[in-house]
Amino acid sequence: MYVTAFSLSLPLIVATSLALNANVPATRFNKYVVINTPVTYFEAWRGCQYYGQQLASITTREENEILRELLSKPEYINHTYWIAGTDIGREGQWVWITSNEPVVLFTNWGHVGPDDSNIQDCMTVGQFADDRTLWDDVDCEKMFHFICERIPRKPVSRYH
Ligand SMILES: [Ca+2]
Ligand SMILES: [Ca+2]
Repeated sequence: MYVTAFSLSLPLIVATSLALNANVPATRFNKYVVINTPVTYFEAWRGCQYYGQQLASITTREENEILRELLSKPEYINHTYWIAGTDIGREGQWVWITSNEPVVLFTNWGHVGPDDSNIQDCMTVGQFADDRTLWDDVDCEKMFHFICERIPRKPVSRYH
């Protein structure tokens, strides 16, 4: 049962409440939020939800450039981060777990591609020193920091 697999205790997350305030609209400067707590992929998935956000997906070149800027900050250069891609449902069929959309429009796999070495079904960034935005598939139970993203909000009418 999927549901019981997710009844994990929430990860202990240390982050500023300002950075994670779900009511702040998304801009290119706050779209992605790095959480510096090592957790499993599914704890990361839950952790972002806890803050009213979602595990980050990278679906355009522009988003990838925002990610690149973020990962180039000195405090983030030495870590690997979970993002929302997974092929746990069906080997080789990568989807963004947050939208269930296939990972096809934009892909950014690292030099070896998704190799599924010893069963690797969850996506990370930060593993490749020459380009830290490149993706790698890794074991979902490993512990990494993670990146959340603000859920895009529908525009609110100015006229009430
Ligand atoms: Ca896999
Ligand atoms: Ca791999």
